[in-house]
Amino acid sequence: MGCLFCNIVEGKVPAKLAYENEHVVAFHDIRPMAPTHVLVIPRKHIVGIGEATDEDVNTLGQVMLAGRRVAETLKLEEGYRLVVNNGENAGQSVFHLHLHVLGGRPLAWPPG
Ligand code: D5M
Repeated sequence: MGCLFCNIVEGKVPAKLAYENEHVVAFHDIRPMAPTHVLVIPRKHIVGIGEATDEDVNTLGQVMLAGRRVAETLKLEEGYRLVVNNGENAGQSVFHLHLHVLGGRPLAWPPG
């Protein structure tokens, strides 16, 4: 079966794309936690931020900038949140690094 998000990158699993470039793919989350909830993932398989290395600096920057771009394209001008869950206590459930882009409603702080 392999990695679910690698399969989305490769077009083997369908997803509703929001943005893509040579470094990243962004698609709408299947279990949205806000009116807009998009995931930005690197095309490269990185398990999580805890496993990223210095070699991934550019990729990580591309993920962040793509998150901003998605927020701008989807008109989240009233505010949005970029979230990376890492590990069990944070609720990471897919072990291919992903940046959540959440917006479209007021977001509580601190998160649960
Ligand atoms: O977030 C993993 C997120 O991935 C979670 O919000 C559901 C989402 N997800 C899982 N499978 C899919 C598919 N097939 N398409 C779109 N979104 C998906 P985490 O931070 O690991 O908890």
